[in-house]
Amino acid sequence: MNKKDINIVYSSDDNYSQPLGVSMHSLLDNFQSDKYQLIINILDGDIKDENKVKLTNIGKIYKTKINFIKVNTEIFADFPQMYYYTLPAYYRLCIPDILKDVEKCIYIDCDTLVIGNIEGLYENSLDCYLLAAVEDSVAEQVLKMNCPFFKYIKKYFNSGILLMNLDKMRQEDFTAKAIEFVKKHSKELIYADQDVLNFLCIDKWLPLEKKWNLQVDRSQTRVKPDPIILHYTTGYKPWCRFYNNYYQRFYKHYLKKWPEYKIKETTTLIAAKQIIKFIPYSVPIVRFLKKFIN
Ligand SMILES: [Mn+2]
Repeated sequence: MNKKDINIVYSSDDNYSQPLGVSMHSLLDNFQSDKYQLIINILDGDIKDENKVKLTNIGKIYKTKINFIKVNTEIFADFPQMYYYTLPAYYRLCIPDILKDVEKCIYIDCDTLVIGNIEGLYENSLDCYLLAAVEDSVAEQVLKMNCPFFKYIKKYFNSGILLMNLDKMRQEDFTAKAIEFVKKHSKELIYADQDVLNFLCIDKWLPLEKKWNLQVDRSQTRVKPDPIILHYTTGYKPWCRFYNNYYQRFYKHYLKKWPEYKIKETTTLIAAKQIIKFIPYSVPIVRFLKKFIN
């Protein structure tokens, strides 16, 4: 029997090649299916050739096709970047236009680890929904922030893992609307692409079980039921020195598979800055204070 394709999409610049490779490795290592095969599409924001070779080699181990798709980065040049969000975060807004012949795909952030079979996520039926996602773990605090269009949003999802109904998104001209929205509201966005997606998908997204996107922070102990996708949100990442929590052991296992993997050194000042980011409201507060400093 011919296996059906599940299209996976990652988005990365060269700096994020290592976490991308680690996540990809975990995804492929834990995937098995009689019905499906994976195709990995990487939205490529100038990943260097040496890292492309490393990524392609991971695909070879698991006999999985890896496509690098060059992104027209000029579209995003003026898009706002805040904290740990970089421009590739916005590339996901263009997936419906990039994967023109694909009806449905799974988008995965690079700061993740897939420790179970992703098949079950793909099998969710999207019907009339634009996408499926997991409600953000700090949704309530986020929606209280001072952002003019948050008042229209009742439920706020995390955009790190998305099951996307690309057919439906194309019908609604989603990409063009999203890019226009960023340009118009660039000064108001707090969580980059995530705010845009939440606004454009009001009442049009399907909430998924938490196991498909467990937002892991440093204090976390084991969560039941066991998660399938771990998402290391906030600025303090598991490839930083001194990072530690229950789920770090899973990360280390796959990190070691990346040739010449690097641990990011952390100075006390950087560590302190990262801790500040855990405090709710820190983003608008810091932004507010900056106005007076500049
Ligand atoms: Mn993320």
